[in-house]
Amino acid sequence: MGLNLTRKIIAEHLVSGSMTPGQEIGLRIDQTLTQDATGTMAYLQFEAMGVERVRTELSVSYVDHNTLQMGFRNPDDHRYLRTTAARYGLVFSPPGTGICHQLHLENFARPGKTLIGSDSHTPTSGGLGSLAMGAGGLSVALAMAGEPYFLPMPEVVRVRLTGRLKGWAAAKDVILHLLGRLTVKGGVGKVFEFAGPGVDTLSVPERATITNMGAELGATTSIFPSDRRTREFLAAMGRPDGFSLLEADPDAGYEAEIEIDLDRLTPLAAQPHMPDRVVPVAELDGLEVSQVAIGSCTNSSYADLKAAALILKDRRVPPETDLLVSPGSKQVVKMLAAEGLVEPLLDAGARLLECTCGPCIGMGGSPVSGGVSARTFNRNFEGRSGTQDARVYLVSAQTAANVALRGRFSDPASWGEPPARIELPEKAPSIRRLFVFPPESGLGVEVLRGPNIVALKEFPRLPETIRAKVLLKVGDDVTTDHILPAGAQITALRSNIPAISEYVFSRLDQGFVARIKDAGQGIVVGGENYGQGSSREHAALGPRHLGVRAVLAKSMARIHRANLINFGVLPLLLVDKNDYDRISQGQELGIAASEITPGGVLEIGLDRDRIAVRNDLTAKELDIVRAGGLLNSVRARQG
Ligand code: MIC
Ligand code: SF4
Repeated sequence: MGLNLTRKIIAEHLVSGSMTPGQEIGLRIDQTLTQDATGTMAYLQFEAMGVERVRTELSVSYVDHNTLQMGFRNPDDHRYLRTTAARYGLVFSPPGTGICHQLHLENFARPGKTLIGSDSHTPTSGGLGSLAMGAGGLSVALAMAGEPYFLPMPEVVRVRLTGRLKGWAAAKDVILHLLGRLTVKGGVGKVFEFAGPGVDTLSVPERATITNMGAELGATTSIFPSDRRTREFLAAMGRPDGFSLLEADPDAGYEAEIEIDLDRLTPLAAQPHMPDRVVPVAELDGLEVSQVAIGSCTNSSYADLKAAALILKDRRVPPETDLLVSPGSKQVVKMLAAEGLVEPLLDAGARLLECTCGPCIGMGGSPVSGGVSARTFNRNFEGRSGTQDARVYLVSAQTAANVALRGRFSDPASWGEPPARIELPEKAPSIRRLFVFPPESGLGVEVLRGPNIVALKEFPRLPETIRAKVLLKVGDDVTTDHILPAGAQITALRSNIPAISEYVFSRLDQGFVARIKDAGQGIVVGGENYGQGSSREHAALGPRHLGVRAVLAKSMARIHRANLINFGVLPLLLVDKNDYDRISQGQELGIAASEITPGGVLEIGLDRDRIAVRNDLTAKELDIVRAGGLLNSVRARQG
């Protein structure tokens, strides 16, 4: 039997393990990316490794998440990132150049390459055939130091596309459809590999919208083949040499298969507060919105914004509806400007924001109290917009523009004729000169820090026995946004773990920090899919800094689980998920940590009762947790 595309790339990069689903594999990593909010911590860790220069083919440090520069902290972070890039041989993308994933797709991603990024939406580059995965900052730092990236071998699901998108349906509706079908847990341990005759009907940016939001399925990544559309895209981006043909063998095997008929898709929306609460837009007819936001790494491409501009042309959005537009890159802005498409946006009343994540990570653009916001983004978790009681709906750019025009949702049947399909021009204007390429040698470069950039403290080893209280019990699908929120105020503290730790679980339980400080240490109990969403390792580091020694859950999201291990927090799973109901906040757990074996089952004490827990740790991962985290075990290895 032939190989599917995912297995081809894995086989070519495999340094350890075998391609049996669930077994740990180690991959050689060709490219890395970081963004500012996770990057500062990643580079502090990289510096601690004592490596002189990155050992990847390409590493890029983007600044796109927090560019507000309110006070010294944020600009100091930017300066630190610029100087570390020059010092250690990375390309630096200055604030305002664009959103990391959009920029990476346009300028650096290549078919067949492995890419890990300290951001969960790194799979965007899967749109042109990279095996691109989100990871914690420390994993990215290790990859930059030339170490393999370890992950469980995923199952590969073939998503067979037939037909072509019609009417107002857009690429966003393909991924919303999948989310509605499979839920936010549906992709755990899986790669979604797109195939079938429908693939050829989608441009690379459309494919990237789909692979981007595959992150919301909990998937390891998503990938499209590299074909004639990829060749067209790379030529338009001025890098035809980046192209290589890459497809699954005709007789390739897959662990599962699903089919989507593009002909039958209609505009969809994810309702508050989860990306899988998907309904047809027509069902929301009449729902008034106070805000519409177009942008984010999911839908900020030239074609998305051009579609919005054409829909809004010569019309005016009602003054009660705030319309925010954040283009994905300066290249997108230049392309729109060249075609006279900035004007229709401005004239319609849109507020043109910087080319950054902006409102998607709560960096301004929060909705009014109790407001309804239609956004082209990928996450609508409660409070993520910065307004706790706002209700966020996730839609395509086409739907967003139509909703903005009317100030409310309506039936797409009443929207008239959609604009003609938008294709990329043969040659897009380059913004290459905006990137700062590193000098031949970085040895003479001084890394500049600021007072808010605080080195990581060393964590002690895992004790033989953990005796600690359950200081917080949470339900299913708790996100890393719940564990450690983003937003302008808190994100400014990403390089300062003691300071940011003050906000751990602040959105769920204002008393948690005081409780754990009082107790000295504690345990967190979670439901299904604990830690889904953002890759921010701060959601593991912050709790660990405060004294969380173990997390006991029904199931855990891949990146967060890895982050817990990387920082020495013991991830445990319930053998019988019904036991979840037996545990209450405030109870004491006694865990004989020294008796834990890789993948084994252990009875732990629950007050005067007992409960069975298991772990899915490999021997190597267990050693890391025992050592108090990966930095400790790397230090120990280096003697
Ligand atoms: C997100 O979309 O949640 C973020 C902000 O991009 C995060 C990264 C971070 O928290 O810095 C992600 O997706 O990993
Ligand atoms: Fe930025 Fe939003 Fe994309 Fe995260 S999801 S990288 S915050 S645009």
